[in-house]
Amino acid sequence: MAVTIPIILAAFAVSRVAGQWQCGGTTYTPGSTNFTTECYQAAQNCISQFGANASQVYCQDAAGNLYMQQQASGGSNSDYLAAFQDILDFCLLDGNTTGTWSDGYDGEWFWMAAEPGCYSSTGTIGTTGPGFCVQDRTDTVIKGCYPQPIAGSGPLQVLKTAKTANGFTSSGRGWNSWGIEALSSATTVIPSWTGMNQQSIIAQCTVLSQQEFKNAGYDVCSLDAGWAGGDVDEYGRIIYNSTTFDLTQLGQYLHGLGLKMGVYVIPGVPCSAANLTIKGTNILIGDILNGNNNGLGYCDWDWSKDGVQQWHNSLIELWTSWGVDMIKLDFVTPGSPWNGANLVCNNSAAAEFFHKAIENSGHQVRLDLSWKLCRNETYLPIWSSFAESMRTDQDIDNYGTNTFVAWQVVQRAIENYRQYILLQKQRNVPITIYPDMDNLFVANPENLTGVSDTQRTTIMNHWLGAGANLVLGSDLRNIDALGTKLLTSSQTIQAANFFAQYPMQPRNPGSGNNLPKQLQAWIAGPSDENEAYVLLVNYGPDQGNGGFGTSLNGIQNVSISLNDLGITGKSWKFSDVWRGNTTKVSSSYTAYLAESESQLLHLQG
Ligand SMILES: *[C@@H]1O[C@H](CO)[C@@H](O)[C@H](O)[C@H]1NC(C)=O
Ligand SMILES: *[C@@H]1O[C@H](CO)[C@@H](O)[C@H](O)[C@H]1NC(C)=O
Ligand SMILES: *[C@@H]1O[C@H](CO)[C@@H](O)[C@H](O)[C@H]1NC(C)=O
Ligand SMILES: *[C@@H]1O[C@H](CO)[C@@H](O)[C@H](O)[C@H]1NC(C)=O
Ligand SMILES: *[C@@H]1O[C@H](CO)[C@@H](O)[C@H](O)[C@H]1NC(C)=O
Ligand SMILES: *[C@@H]1O[C@H](CO)[C@@H](O)[C@H](O)[C@H]1NC(C)=O
Ligand SMILES: *[C@@H]1O[C@H](CO)[C@@H](O)[C@H](O)[C@H]1NC(C)=O
Ligand SMILES: *[C@@H]1O[C@H](CO)[C@@H](O)[C@H](O)[C@H]1NC(C)=O
Ligand SMILES: *[C@@H]1O[C@H](CO)[C@@H](O)[C@H](O)[C@H]1NC(C)=O
Ligand SMILES: CC(=O)N[C@H]1CO[C@H](CO)[C@@H](O)[C@@H]1O
Repeated sequence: MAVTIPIILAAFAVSRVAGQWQCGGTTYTPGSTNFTTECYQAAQNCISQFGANASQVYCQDAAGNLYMQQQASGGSNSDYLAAFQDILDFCLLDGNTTGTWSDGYDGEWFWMAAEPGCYSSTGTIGTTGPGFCVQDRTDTVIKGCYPQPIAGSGPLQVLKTAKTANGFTSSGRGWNSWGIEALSSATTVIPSWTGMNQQSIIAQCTVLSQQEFKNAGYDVCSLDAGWAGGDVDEYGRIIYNSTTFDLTQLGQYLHGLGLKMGVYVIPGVPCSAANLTIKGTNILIGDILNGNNNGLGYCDWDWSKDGVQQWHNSLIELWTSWGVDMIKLDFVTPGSPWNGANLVCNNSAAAEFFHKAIENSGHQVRLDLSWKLCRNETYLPIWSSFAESMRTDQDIDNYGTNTFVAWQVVQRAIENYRQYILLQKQRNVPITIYPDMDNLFVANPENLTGVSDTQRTTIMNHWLGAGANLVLGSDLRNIDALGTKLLTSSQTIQAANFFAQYPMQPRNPGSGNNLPKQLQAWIAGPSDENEAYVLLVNYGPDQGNGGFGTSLNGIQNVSISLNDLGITGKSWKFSDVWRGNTTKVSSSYTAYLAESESQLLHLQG
């Protein structure tokens, strides 16, 4: 169906496109007048005509009150519905008399203009805009969502993780397709987005069935955007694109190898399902929507209506019958800034409806929420009670290139984790959700990963230390020796299991403070068994988003005292996790670290 294209656009929109309506004409105070039924019906009539004929350029009413125009691109006007709805909702019914719409990407363009004859006190349509709040597409800092944690030092408050909403005791481990999909033209890997199909997924995920990966618990094979296209079944449930996938078969294949299957979805329902009836009910999908078409081909639920939960239940029933074990729920708000879509300001209910549906299914399914979710005191508790993991930053991909990641963005991801974990700490309750720092890119050599071997090690140390999802985005067919070691060694497994219970928190060298620093120390634990991990890092000069803002060049002395770490009172055995050597420490320890180098230490007291 025609809704595939918007979804693909959305995926790429993440980095650069901000499709948007733009209002103009004359202005009036919303609510001071009404829109006439005649003009409203004329608009609906023209929308139908444009929908039926992509070549039609103009449309107007007989009275000469309402004018509309569309410009298709390459014969396609696929955005027409979202575009005209946006212009109506956000311009013509919201204080302006004209509006244009373009997503800045596919060349399609739309225009509407209302003459004074459309506005009158005898009109029946109110002019106060849509009945829901839509998040500004270019809003990178959603109001109040990313508060700075309280600065401080003081005694160490050990952080501990408890069981997640759906009953998990560690973060997800496996592989996800987006890293490869986001490469600009990956001729040497699977060929980028267009290569997303059953065979390419099997080629990657079969690697996870090798013993060393199994032993380390990497079992999820997760399909990102693109597996579903936009098709729905007779009950309006999201199904796979049968040209490229057969998820029943894939599920069987993966489960046969002892692996699990993950899929990607966004809140809402494909708009094309409006006339279908929800399984086991006589409720029409179109009757329980809230009127917002998010521009990605999905319409938003009215969460208060009967039927919404039943739809989610039926969806999970279908997906688990294929063998789905993990769901990445993207475009969740508040959050998902710079999103290229008309996201309603609060679709957090999606997390709850998916969670309930998972619970009702009786299956153990992981729910991962994405992206850069609002992490203030209103929303951290919500995510924590419905999902296994939540994204803490925007996409980490090195968009527009043929490498996976850049150091600058890694610095940003780490700074976001620092803020996230300190906000969790302030809540002073057991943490029931794992951070998702986005795909882990350490498996491949520098020429594909995009960062040096030193940096790959530092990335691994941070993803481990955060207890973050260890979901690889790499090309699993080209793992080098360092990749294998970082991902599958016994030290990795031991550390990952520890951090899954005790996530790390910052304690600055020299002060024990938690502020961002180029020379940073982190501690996880100590556990009741007097086990802990310490990570010492020199991030190198701040490349813009590191949060610390300094530029010390070259090798640095990173000196940490037990007092800084908050673990005085006994001496500790410090073992370098990757080198294996050990030192007994009773007051302080110094590491000499090059730019972007880190040292992961296992402590026993
Ligand atoms: C579609 O619109 C074009 C341009 O107005 C017109 O030439 C064509 O006849 C229309 N096609 C149909 C099937 O109405
Ligand atoms: C708009 O229409 C409603 C319902 O007919 C009416 O109650 C209201 O007074 C009108 N508003 C204006 C500003 O004319
Ligand atoms: C959290 O952010 C949301 C969305 O901007 C806002 O509505 C809410 O008031 C904020 N809560 C707090 C405690 O700041
Ligand atoms: C299914 O995938 C094929 C091949 O990539 C694509 O051409 C087609 O548009 C997709 N169909 C849907 C409904 O997304
Ligand atoms: C639903 O049915 C109505 C009436 O037949 C039709 O106008 C509309 O286009 C249909 N909507 C969808 C999404 O198929
Ligand atoms: C956001 O939606 C959730 C779920 O419906 C609701 O519990 C919460 O109160 C809403 N938050 C705000 C700030 O409106
Ligand atoms: C990347 O580097 C590896 C060795 O580190 C080498 O085997 C491979 O051919 C290189 N690939 C490219 C595309 O240069
Ligand atoms: C490392 O730096 C600290 C703080 O500047 C200093 O006290 C310590 O002597 C240095 N250690 C070494 C071995 O240079
Ligand atoms: C391990 O050996 C290196 C190189 O000699 C040294 O710099 C480091 O401090 C040692 N680490 C531990 C934990 O003993
Ligand atoms: C809702 C909206 O976009 N309103 C706009 C109407 O037009 C004026 C002037 O062009 C803008 O300032 C408003 O933002």
